[in-house]
Amino acid sequence: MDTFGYRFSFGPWNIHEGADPFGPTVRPARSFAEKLAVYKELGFSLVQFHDDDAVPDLDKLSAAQIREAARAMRQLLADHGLTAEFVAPRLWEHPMTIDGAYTSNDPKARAYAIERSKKAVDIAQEMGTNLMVLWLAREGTYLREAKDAGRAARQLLEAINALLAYDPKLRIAIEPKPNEPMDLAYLPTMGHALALGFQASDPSRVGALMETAHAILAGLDPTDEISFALAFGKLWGVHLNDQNGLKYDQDRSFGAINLRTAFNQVRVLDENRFWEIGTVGLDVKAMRTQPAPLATKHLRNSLQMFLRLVELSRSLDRAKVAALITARDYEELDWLIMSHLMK
Ligand code: XLS
Ligand code: MG
Repeated sequence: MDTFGYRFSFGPWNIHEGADPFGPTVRPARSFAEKLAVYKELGFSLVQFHDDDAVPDLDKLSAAQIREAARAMRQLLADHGLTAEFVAPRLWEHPMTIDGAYTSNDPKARAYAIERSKKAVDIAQEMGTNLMVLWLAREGTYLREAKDAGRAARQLLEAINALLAYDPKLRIAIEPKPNEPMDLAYLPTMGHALALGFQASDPSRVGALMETAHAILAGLDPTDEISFALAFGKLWGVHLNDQNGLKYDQDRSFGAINLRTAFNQVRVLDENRFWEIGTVGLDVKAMRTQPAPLATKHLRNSLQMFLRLVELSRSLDRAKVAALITARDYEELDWLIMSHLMK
């Protein structure tokens, strides 16, 4: 399979049991080893990790035990011909993070969040990646009066600076999302993520990761969010998926809802030679209705969709596009793009 130099990743949570807030699991759990077996088969070579995907129950382990377990995981990956793309601290499940992590009103909870993140850095080091993704699930509010958004912004900056100081090689990619689980999150868009990063003690080590569904949930165009970050050399990862409007976070297969938006994301990534910059991450989930043995097709579909759209982007008649732009004939350009997508 020609991947045009692109490398692909997904996280173990992308093969899941189908539970949702209103119903239990509908598919048996696959062991981590079973999941690893699927990667190569489907054309993926990198694994996205939460800290406890790599080292389960890390809160109960010593620093040395954590490092040892992370080294074992790295070996397991190597045995499957895989590497880790990034490690993300999971700061949203522990009782200490009920009211936020870095921005909790409780100083003990904030200290826990920083300590936990440092453990995630240790894990990343042992797994051979210097990339940390920060999806700040519980940094935000359900109630405006309960927190101070200005103070929260400074606390987020302090947390990022603490991690940059902890490991001089660490690179942090902030993954903005406007809501869910919070009503209103503190870093809802690419603009917020980059503004914070530019204030950091070493701005060159803070970038961003764009997830399609998150941009759509913010009412923004994913392609423009990608382009904004690329313009400043700050797009260090993507989580391509799809989302049917302003609803719960759907993590639908890439391109399954809005083909044109998917095309434009791929077009802009490809025009900017993203294969030389980062990994094409897919953050997609199989529908709850999908029978267990068939619950990896969303990954296959998303990867194939990406490659098909690279072909379509490259075969677009650029001279014609340029001429139509010059003539300001955007109706004809509209038709050219739609015809191209219907080929
Ligand atoms: C959730 C996020 C999550 C991150 C990694 O909405 O997309 O899966 O990508 O923590
Ligand atoms: Mg994501």
